Amino acid sequence: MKKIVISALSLLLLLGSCNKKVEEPNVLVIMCDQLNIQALSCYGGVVSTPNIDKLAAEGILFKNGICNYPVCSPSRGSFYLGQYPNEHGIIHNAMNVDYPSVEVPETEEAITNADPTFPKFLNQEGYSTHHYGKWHLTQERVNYFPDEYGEHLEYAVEMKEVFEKVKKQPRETYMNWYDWILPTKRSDKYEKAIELADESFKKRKYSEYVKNMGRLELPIEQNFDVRVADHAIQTISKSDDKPFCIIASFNYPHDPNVIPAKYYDMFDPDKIELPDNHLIYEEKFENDWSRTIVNNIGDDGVKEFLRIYYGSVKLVDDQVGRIMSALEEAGKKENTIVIFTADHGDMMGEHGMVWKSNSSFYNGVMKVPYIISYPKQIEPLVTDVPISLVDFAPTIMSLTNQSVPESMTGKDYSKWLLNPIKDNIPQEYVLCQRMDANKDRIRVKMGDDEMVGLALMNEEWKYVKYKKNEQEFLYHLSTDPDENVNLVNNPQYASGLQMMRDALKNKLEEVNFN
Ligand SMILES: [Ca+2]
Repeated sequence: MKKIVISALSLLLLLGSCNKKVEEPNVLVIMCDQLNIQALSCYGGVVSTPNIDKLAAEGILFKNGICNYPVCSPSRGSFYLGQYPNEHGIIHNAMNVDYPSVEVPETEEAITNADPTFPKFLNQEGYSTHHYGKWHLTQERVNYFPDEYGEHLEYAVEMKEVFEKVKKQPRETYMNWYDWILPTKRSDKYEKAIELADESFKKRKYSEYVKNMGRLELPIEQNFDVRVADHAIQTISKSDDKPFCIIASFNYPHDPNVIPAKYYDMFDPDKIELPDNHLIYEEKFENDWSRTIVNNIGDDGVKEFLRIYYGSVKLVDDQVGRIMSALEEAGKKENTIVIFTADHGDMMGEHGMVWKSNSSFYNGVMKVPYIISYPKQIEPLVTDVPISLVDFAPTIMSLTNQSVPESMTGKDYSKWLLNPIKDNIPQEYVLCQRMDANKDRIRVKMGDDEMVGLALMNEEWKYVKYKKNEQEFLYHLSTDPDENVNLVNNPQYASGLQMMRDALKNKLEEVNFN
């Protein structure tokens, strides 16, 4: 009897080793751009997002997930490399290749084939790796994404004829968003809101993207995010036994704030309520672009912005539903690790701001949706445990049965994901940075000299420090989740402040901050 058992076991082991690749989990990254968690119903937000909610109900939803830098390229660099912005040095937005209409220094450094990203490691391990949508990290196009689909590259080429035709129409009938020429209809109420804006505001470089918000007069099939989902679905549908890593990277709800009629008509701006703290401002951010926009477009303008924002979240939710259906139909849902997240958040009227264009570390810009689903191995859970985007790369290395490369300083959450007990929590605090970009956009290791601002957070506290200690903020998130009261000068909270200052010092050592 014993002998038979051993033989059966040997056979299983043998089969296991032959089919190793078949058993490796697939990886599906669904990335949004500039998504405030307060928009999503699974985070208690205002937009009903049944598809994202379903993913959350089947996986782990992190209520305290943050980005490590509330700007596109630095944040994405951390996500793919598992390094903090001060380590990888991409602290400007990479525009040279991804945005051909923008002039930037030729020296601009971003991701190259040499960079140790997690998709590169997965590719080396035999994964079929694909990137569709916004990458925003291109110095050279990497060879492990053989069928890359980029927003201002492949999509712009597909849309060339459409855009050229639209460009012949009167100037006020379209938005020119980095050479995407988008036919747009503004609402009467929004036209009036814009008329009231300062003339100096109307002339500013980026006001084009504010002035021309509205209904996008293009069929849904011509929408960039829909095409990103199309590519992901096709690749899932034709995938074989080889494990895949597919990144579907949407542009919404990032500007251009224009959406197809179906989504534009879903929300009535007159019924949209501004957040409770939309009139609570900090002096420090008063001249930031996010505040300037609100000061110029007024409440009616902000409500139109939110109507478009909510509609774009609905469009994203529909694409998530399409992609997840394809995964299910392919019979691969059980064995696929899915992460739904965003590169950073956005302001939806909190503290009198819209867009991420400000120097704050408010939850609106710093928090991101962070949902990980892996039905075969991970039990559903909603958690307060903090996590940040830099932690995903080491975690995915472990979950795909590889060792974590030394280059990755993010924390490996795999042990906790598989067994979410207190002893397995990898860190108490998460860190977000803002650093000073050098004009040539060369990647260098950074520290105090380049620091603009730092924010350290756990489920109870957030501590923010700006350069040369010029200003500090302390929020007790447990009692003030909307960050309305800065406690830094309140003697009752002196011990909390000292605790957070000390914790920040420790964290900076951990992340190789010079
Ligand atoms: Ca972004």
